[in-house]
Amino acid sequence: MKKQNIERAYQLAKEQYAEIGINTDRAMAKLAKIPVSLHCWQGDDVGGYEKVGAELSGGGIQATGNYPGKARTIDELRMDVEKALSLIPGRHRLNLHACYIDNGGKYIDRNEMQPRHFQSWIDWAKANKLGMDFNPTYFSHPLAADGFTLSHPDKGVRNFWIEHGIACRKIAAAMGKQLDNTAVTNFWIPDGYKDIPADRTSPRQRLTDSLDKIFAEKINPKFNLDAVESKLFGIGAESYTVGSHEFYMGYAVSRQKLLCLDAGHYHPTEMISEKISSVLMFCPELLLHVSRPVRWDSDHVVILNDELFAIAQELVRSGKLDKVHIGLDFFDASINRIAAWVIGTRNMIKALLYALLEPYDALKKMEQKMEFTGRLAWMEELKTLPFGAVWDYYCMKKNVPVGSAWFAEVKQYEANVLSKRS
Ligand code: RNT
Ligand code: ZN
Repeated sequence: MKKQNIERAYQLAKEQYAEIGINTDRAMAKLAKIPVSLHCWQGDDVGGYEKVGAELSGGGIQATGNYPGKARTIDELRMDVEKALSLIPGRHRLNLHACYIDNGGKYIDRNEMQPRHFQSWIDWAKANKLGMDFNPTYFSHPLAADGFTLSHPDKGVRNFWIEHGIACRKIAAAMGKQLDNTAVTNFWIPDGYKDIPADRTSPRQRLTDSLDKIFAEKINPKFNLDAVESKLFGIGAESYTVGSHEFYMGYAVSRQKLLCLDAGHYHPTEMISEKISSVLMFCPELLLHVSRPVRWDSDHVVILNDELFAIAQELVRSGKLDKVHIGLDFFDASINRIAAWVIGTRNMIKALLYALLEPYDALKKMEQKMEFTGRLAWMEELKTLPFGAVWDYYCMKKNVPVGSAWFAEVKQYEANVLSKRS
C-alpha cells in the first residue's frame, strides 16, 4: 500500500470517527500502552529445552501438525520471537514456561530451578525492551506422568511440585525486579480423572493446601503477581478436573490472587468475554489466555471473530485495562509458527483498537434510558466504520508492515532460516 494512500484513508477515517465523538489519535495513543504477552510455546510446539523428559507431554496439551522449521534451541526461539515482534506494532512481553530453562546443557530438575538459570532470558528481554511473565511447568515430567501434581495423593510427589511452584515465584520475582516490570506467574496444573471419581473432595483439599504452601511467602507485588488458571477437562482427564472454574474462582477471591481465564477452558457456548466483568468485581486483577477453541480446547490461532471483539470490548469498557494482563495461549504446529504468532497477536491488537474506537458512553446512555432499538442500531452501524484505515495507519506509524505485507517477510524468513532447520 502506498504511504500516501494510507495517510489519505486515515484522514477520512479520522473525520468520520470525529463525527461520533471519537478521537482516533487518542485511541492509538491508548492502544500503544497495552502490552500483549507472547507465549514462547507457540515457537516449538510446547516442547521446551530441558532435554530430559521433554518428550512426555500430558495434561491434554497437544500441538498437532508437523510444519517444518520449529525452533530447536533457545537461540532459534529467540530469533523467531524477534522476527515475530518486528511485524507486530507496539511494545509487548514474553511469556515463558519453566521448561524453557537455559540449563547450559546440564539437567536441572523442576524443584531446583533458580533465577540464574533464567538470567540469559532476562538479559535478552532487557535488550529487546520486553517485559516477562512466567509459568511453572506441571507437565512433561515423570512425576506428572500419572496425571496428578499438586493434588497427588502421594505427599512426596506433592512436595516436589510445591517446591517447583516456590522456585518459580522466585524466578518470576527476579524477572520483575531486574526488568523493573511486574511479572505474572500463572499456575496451571493438569490434575484430573479420566473416569468418574468416587471422591471429588480430597484432591481439591490437597490442591488448596499445596497452593497455600506455594503462596505462603510474601513477594513484593511490584515484582511478581500470582494467577491461577482453571480448566474444564483435558485429554485423559475428561471426567473430573481438580482445578475447575468454581475451585479457582473461590481460591482467587479468598486469597486475592489473579484469576486466569483461558478462552478454551469452558463449555463450548460459554464465553470468557461474559465472565470478565464478574471476575473484576471480586479479584484484584485478571489474567487472560486468549485462545480459540474449535470444538474443544484445541488452542487454534486467534482470529478476529466475534468473541475476540467482545473480549477487547469488555477490557476497554471496564475502564480497568491497568488491572488486566493479556496473554495469548495457542499453538498450531501445522502452519508457519512465526505467522501464527503474528496473526494471533495482530488480531488481539486490532480488536483492542476496534474497542477503543467505540462511543461507549453514548451506548451506555442509551441503555440506561432503555433505548434498546438505538443501542442495536448503533452497534450495527459501528461495525462498518473505517476501522481498517486506522489500523493501517497505526502499523505505519509503529514502523511495522501494513496489511498483508508482513507475510512476505515471513516467507522470506522461512526460505532463509526456517527451511534450513531439520
Ligand atoms: C492448558 C493451559 C495452559 C497451557 C500453557 C502451556 O490447557 O491452557 O495455560 O496452555 O501453560
Ligand atoms: Zn491457558
